[in-house]
Amino acid sequence: MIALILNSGLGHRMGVLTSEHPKCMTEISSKDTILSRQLKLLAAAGIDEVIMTTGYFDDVLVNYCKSLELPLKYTFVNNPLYSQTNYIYSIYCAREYIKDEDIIFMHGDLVFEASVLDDILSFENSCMKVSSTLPIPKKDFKAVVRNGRVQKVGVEFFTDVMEAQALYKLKKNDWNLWLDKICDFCESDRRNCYAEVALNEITDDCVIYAFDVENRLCMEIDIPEDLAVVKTKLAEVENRTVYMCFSTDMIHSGHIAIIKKAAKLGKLTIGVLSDEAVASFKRYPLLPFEERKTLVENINGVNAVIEQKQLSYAENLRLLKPEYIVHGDDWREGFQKPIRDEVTEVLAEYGGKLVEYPYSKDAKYTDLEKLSRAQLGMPDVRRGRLRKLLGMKGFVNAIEAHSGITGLIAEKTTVLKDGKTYQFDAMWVSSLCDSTAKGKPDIEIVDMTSRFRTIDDIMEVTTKPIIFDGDTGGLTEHFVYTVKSLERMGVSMVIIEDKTGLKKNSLFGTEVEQTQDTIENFCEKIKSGKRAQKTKEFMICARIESLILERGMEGALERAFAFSGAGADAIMIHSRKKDPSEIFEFVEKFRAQDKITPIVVVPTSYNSVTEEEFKKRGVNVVIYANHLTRSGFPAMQNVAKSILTHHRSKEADDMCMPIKDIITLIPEE
Ligand code: SPV
Ligand code: MG
Repeated sequence: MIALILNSGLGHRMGVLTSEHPKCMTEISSKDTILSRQLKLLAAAGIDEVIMTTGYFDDVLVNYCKSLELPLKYTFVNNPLYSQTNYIYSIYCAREYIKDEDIIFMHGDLVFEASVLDDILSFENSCMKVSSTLPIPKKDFKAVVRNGRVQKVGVEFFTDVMEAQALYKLKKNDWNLWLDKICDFCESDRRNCYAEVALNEITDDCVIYAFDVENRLCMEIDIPEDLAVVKTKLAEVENRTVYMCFSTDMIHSGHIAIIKKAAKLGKLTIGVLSDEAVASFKRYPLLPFEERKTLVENINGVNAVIEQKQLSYAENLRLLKPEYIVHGDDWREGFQKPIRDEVTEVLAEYGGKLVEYPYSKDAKYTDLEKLSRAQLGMPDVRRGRLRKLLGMKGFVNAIEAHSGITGLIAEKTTVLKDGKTYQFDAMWVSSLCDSTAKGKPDIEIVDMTSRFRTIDDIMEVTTKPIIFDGDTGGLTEHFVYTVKSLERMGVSMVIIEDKTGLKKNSLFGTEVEQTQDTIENFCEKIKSGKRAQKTKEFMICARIESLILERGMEGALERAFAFSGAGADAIMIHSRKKDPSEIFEFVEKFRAQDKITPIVVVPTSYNSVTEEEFKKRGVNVVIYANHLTRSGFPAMQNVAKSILTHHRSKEADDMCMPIKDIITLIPEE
């Protein structure tokens, strides 16, 4: 791509301002002339060759260009008849340098902002700058635009027109057609018209699209009043504010490209999403907020970085009121759409504008994201994430998983509500559900090898932290091996309950014979487990069965303090009452003495309490311990019954997921 700039004219209407040099050398700011700005922008946009037609003050112009020392190769073409011909003839003079080229073509008195040039350059087809928002000029250029295409250009048209400027990007084929016509004109002595008169004869074949820059700066300077307007607009452009939000922890060339574009619109502030917000919609960030912030701060073009605490932009937009929001166009669909809708609403409140660029679908970037996801699934990265989440959010929820498919549900289920995205933070590998899936009772009959196999199935297809239901932990001598194995696999926490002998599910309560372990024995088990683990990240949680076994609050609290004293990283308090008051009482009394040790609850029976309320009361982990099993089981049973009842499966079809959905449920790697 080469640039063609027409500078043969003088610009008589500028008066004394052009008495010593051509119009393009008029100063528009303390650091730039019209021309120096054009050339700098061209060079910054990656253009390295400029063909410039000259006329008046030819040598002043040539020397001036050289003095700018820009990385541009110039070819100056003098129009010897500059005082008697129009620019159609200047183009004709330059024909041998510009034929068979893709070109960016502009008049030398045009001032435009960087983003205008960039957008025109990246437009797929030949195009001309128009504006749908500027008033239609009486005497200046207008483009007749139909179906997005430029049909005619000139001052004399008034129907279906838009304000237009002589800033074109022309693909070789279209440009050759126009250039041939220009040559025809000049060779038949029609040298005093606009080059567009030649264009108007061939617009059926020469396809030029109207590129609408709306009210971004792109205007020519004809008279001193235009100069004053340009100066004011340039100052506005420089002070304009732009906002983008970033969640990424790996910066690639796609991000740099969009930042570069955004920075050309004005002063760019980047909102870096908090760790919590990233984890809620995407995946746990590999780099924490502070590191991601530093990364972004050091990118060229970034003026300021602030935290964006939520996926919703509303808070930061109302605070900063940026003129522009920049985003990839991928958020027009899918889970980000409501966020985009809210952005457009907030922008409308103060007249801001949304600018969307095509989202880069480069396979390289999707591969990188896959790689990061895979990293999150690695044992060393996954293991510590529960502790990190607790540190970051103070509160974590987990749902039961007992197979690869339930693991995927726990991993991928997302709900968007009130501009926020909700996901589960972790998975609970329940002994009840693992046993049930194998058709066995929950009495520690499914051995550890089999339980580990379940963990492995889940781990293979997910990345979220795993909390393992370790039942009683078995004999202390066995438990230390379990701890080592779980830790090595990348499990984040094991919960063991203070019972011995034949363990039965807690939800039987006192209906079955259950033996609670002594405080001493259980403390010894915890200590041995803590000694056995190799990393600081793995957590052992002590589960207290006193309320289940109706042994009273005091006993429960005594155990809780003893177990945390023995090194337990968290305390789980269990209850099977519908009324949550004994849980609340325990939490309040425990928190009165211990503000730090995480408290875990399993609200299967007292299920009316919201996570918000648990959090307020000082609970840190809520486990939905059996809900996928309990919901899946009746659904399967109903279908089985329906088939038996009707001797065919037609009636059960509506109860089943469509085949197409089931085969696409699991994405191929
Ligand atoms: C499990 O899910 O296996 C549990 C929790 O241990 S509960 O069933 O409530 O005892
Ligand atoms: Mg259990």
